Amino acid sequence: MKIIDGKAVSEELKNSMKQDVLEYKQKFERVPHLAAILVGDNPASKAYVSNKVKSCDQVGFKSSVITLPEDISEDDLISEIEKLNADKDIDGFIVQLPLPKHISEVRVTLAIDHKKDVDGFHPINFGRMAQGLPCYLPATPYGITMLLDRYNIETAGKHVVVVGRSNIVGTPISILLSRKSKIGDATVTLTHSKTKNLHYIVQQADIVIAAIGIPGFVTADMIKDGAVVIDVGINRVEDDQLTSGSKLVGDVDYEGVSKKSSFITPVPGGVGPMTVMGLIMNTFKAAQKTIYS
Ligand code: L34
Repeated sequence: MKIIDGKAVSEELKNSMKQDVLEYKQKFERVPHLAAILVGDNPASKAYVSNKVKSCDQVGFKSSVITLPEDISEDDLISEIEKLNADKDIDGFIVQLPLPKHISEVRVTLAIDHKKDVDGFHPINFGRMAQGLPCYLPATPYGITMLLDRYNIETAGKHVVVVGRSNIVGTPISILLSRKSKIGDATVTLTHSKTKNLHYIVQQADIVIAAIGIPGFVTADMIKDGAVVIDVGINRVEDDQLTSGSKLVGDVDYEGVSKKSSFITPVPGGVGPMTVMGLIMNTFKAAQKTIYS
């Protein structure tokens, strides 16, 4: 069993990007600039945004965090988004999810200028992704494809089973991996909470992508010997043994599954850091106007 070290891969990619950012800076006399809107004080969201800021610092990007109160109205949040859409110094920005219940994620996503949508969540980017056109890929699926590429994991002709159908992971990764492309050409089955015989279907997988948000959902009995297992889940669970009182676990029972898999991503240190990397890559593309002029 080999561990897919997302932390190490993201550090390698950031190190090699530093030089490109220096060249960009000399050529354009500015640096790429990412902004993040953070609504409320969800501790997990704060931690993820702080990892994004740290990564910007590491590669030499400028970053700005706009912190807004939990009880901000939807209209006021949209005004903040419009300011960022109009700000010429900002290449790309994100609105960290989840949002408070009273705010519509759909309305917020639609308000973001798709040319600055470095999360790749706007339907224009999603639609372009589905048709194989140049676009910002959603950060987590993008990060997963970078990991498969880096570890030379063949996807062509393989049976990929995705567990979970969210707009930001399950659905887009299933589209990406079934497309005709280098990391693609797979036969994909997208499973979810209403899927019948889910255990049996996952047992057929050469590659399992677990993104259902339930701690330890994928167990060893569901895994074919030698399968590749990508664990997208980040769940904080209580653990009395630890001084912090909690720990991070994925959607995969790592202990059991790692005994059967050929490759597996750990949590933390697997997909999470690569999600941040996907965002960094998209921001650099935005600054270089690679996708949209
Ligand atoms: N708009 N909302 C928007 N874009 C995103 O791309 C996200 N996501 C998801 C939640 N909401 C979002 C993230 O940023 C998940 N996510 C994310 C980002 C970073 C990490 C995990 C999830 C991460 O850095 N994980 C570390 C551990 C972090 C910790 O200790 O809490 C890891 O090693 O997995």
